[in-house]
Amino acid sequence: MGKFVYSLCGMCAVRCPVRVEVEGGRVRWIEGNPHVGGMEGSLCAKGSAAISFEYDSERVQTPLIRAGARGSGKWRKASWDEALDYIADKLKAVQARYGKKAVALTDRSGLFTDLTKSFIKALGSPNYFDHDDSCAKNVNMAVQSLFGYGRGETGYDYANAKHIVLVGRNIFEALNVKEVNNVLNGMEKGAKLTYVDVRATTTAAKADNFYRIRPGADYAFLLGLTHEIIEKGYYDAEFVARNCSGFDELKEFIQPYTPEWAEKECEISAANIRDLAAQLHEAAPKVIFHGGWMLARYYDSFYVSRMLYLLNALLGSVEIKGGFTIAKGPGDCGRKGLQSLGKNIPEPEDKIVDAAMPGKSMGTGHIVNCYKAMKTGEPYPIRALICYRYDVMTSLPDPEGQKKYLDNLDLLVSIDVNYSETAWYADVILPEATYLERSNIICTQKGLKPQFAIRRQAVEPLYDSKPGWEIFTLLAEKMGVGQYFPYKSIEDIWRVQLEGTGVSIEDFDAKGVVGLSKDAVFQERDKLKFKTPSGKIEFVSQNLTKNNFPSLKPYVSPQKPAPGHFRLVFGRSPAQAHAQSQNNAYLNEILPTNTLWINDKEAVKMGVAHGDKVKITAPDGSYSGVIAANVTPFIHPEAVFMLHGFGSAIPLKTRSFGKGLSDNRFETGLVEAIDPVGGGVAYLECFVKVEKA
Ligand SMILES: Nc1nc2c(c(=O)[nH]1)N[C@H]1C(S)=C(S)[C@@H](COP(=O)(O)OP(=O)(O)OC[C@H]3O[C@@H](n4cnc5c(=O)[nH]c(N)nc54)[C@H](O)[C@@H]3O)O[C@H]1N2
Ligand SMILES: Nc1nc2c(c(=O)[nH]1)N[C@H]1C(S)=C(S)[C@@H](COP(=O)(O)OP(=O)(O)OC[C@H]3O[C@@H](n4cnc5c(=O)[nH]c(N)nc54)[C@H](O)[C@@H]3O)O[C@H]1N2
Ligand code: SF4
Ligand SMILES: [Mo]
Repeated sequence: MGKFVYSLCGMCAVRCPVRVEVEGGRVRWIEGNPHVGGMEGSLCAKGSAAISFEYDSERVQTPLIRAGARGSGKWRKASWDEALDYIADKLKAVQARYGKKAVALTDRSGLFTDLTKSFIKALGSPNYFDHDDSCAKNVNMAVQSLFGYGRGETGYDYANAKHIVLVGRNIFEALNVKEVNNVLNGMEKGAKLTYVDVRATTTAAKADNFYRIRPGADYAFLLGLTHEIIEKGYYDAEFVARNCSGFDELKEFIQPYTPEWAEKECEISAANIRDLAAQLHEAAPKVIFHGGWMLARYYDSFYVSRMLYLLNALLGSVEIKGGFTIAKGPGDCGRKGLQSLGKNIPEPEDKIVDAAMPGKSMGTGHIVNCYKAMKTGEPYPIRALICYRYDVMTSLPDPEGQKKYLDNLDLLVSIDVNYSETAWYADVILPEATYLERSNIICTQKGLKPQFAIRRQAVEPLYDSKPGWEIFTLLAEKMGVGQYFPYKSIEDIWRVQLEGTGVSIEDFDAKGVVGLSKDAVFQERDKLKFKTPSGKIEFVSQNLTKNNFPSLKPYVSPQKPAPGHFRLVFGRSPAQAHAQSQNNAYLNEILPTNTLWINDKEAVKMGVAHGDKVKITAPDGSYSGVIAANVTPFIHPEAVFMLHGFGSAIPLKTRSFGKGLSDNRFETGLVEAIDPVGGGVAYLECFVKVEKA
């Protein structure tokens, strides 16, 4: 047996707690951290494939500086010193000419952002953007408008639920190991599962009720369901009276939206809607409506998500065992939180770029506004972009269209472990050490039982890479702001973070996590307080009203595709993470390419049989591609579906290069398409032409 190192998996952004076994300096085995509830040894396919990624020569091995035109794939190797000097010189020139604010950084939100936020703050720029506009921003804004808490400050107690409703939340494929285990535990104890999707997924196969819905019509379904719950008096009147504001307005608003009306829009029968309402009534308050995740990518997704959260409140399933919960942090357990690395760094003088944009959506930090500023120079120019853990060119729509924005940059840097599409288009690539080769800053995992968690280096870096903390420390030094990053080792950082918390670095040795509460922490039921302006759950939100957005928006029917056209829907496979793992030797073997799901009756009309090649053309005709058809009755006739992340254009990734098609390339003209209220990217407002190839 080798030695055990506790870490947080880095093969997708969920960052599950893991235990790594190391023998003779090599990783021998990785498993879910046995000391963490919900993990208990389990790991997903991608997590296990970390081993093949670690020993893969097709990852970035050394700093690279562009030696040809952007995207030409011509690189020269550079030392770290040379690459960092190159970046610092360009950043200084940009800041001298356009101001400190002209440098922006994009990041993956989640557990480790204190480092990156502190870094960009040290450079004097307010322009920090996380990935969430391309993910769950609408959901985040929706839950805030009702409860005042962000998405990450809430959770679900699946293991104790009696009925779990997932609308476009494909929980068994777009997975998070703990969540999957908790849902399965709940189901073993008798919880029912209702699933709504435009296609039948693995989650549909495990569900008690599966409803196939017309693409983009979820709001109609939820309005019909709410109508039935209110009309039949299935809601928790006492909970609503005590904790919610705006119920009278909701009652009035919902009047026209009967289940019969909803059926015509969403194609889920009125009988099914009524039956579901009755089932939920029976299970309440131990009912969970998941607020949606990537479902949130239509023009009205903010309101879909808002209605999902609102239903939790109507049924009284808030902050209760088996329901929707508020995640607790150190403060809720009478403990002190981690100290921020940015605590002593002065706030930038300027406002973030989207603060000054007219007609903006809720919140700030929307990447689309950063893009607009790159292109127009308004309200001020953004001329340098550092992409860290966020591959904008595959995660935002239309990579060719994006070049019109990115080409205005004087500097594009990618810090990655992979040759991502953004890295390939960058001026400099800095290779970060893999998660197995590095330690990260300590993080807080909020929840009913909050904890601090650590990612510790398991093995020495195989190539000339560096951990993120060191990259940002060295760059800060070269930018002349080294006083804010005085760290010589990760332990220096950990000590600053842990100051005053009563926790020491050694406390992580035994389990990799330090629990902050033995028992689940709930607010007292009769003294619930939320972070909204009124302290109540606001069915009519003061913040929305202040920003001239309605709280209860009348329904608008989604667009129907023209003949021969389909709405392009995408999603996840349990064996791949976005576009980052298709070249992984193990995962590529499991799933080397994607196909196009198409409804069997539609296929017959086009003379397409299962396995035939079909040609897909982007909305503006500028791009097309050929792929095999997966002809199936299990998808709505208005939609076609492909897995996200395939169709790599990077020749150095020999296993995934040119395999399958990339959904993003078909999303032409959508770079600035967003949900007007939540600000999330409206990827699914994309209609492609499909014909037999
Ligand atoms: N068309 C379409 N677009 C989508 C989606 C879709 O399904 N279809 N999905 C959307 C969603 S939900 C999201 S969250 C985004 C995801 O978009 P991203 O956040 O861009 O995707 P990730 O796969 O998380 O990884 C981002 C980059 O981080 C790199 N990376 C991985 N590990 C490390 C590491 O340890 N260090 C460093 N420095 N880099 C690392 C990866 O190689 C990758 O290039 O895409 C969105 N865009
Ligand atoms: N294996 C794996 N797991 C992951 C990830 C990964 O890359 N790989 N990524 C993680 C991330 S960042 C995210 S955001 C989550 C995403 O988690 P999810 O949102 O659950 O996953 P997706 O597969 O993006 O989309 C879910 C489903 O929405 C359906 N859908 C499309 N249009 C509609 C509609 O109009 N109505 C309804 N009801 N359904 C519709 C699609 O058919 C798809 O099956 O997954 C996370 N987990
Ligand atoms: S879901 Fe899988 S890949 Fe993602 S962090 Fe957890 S184990 Fe790793
Ligand atoms: Mo996401």
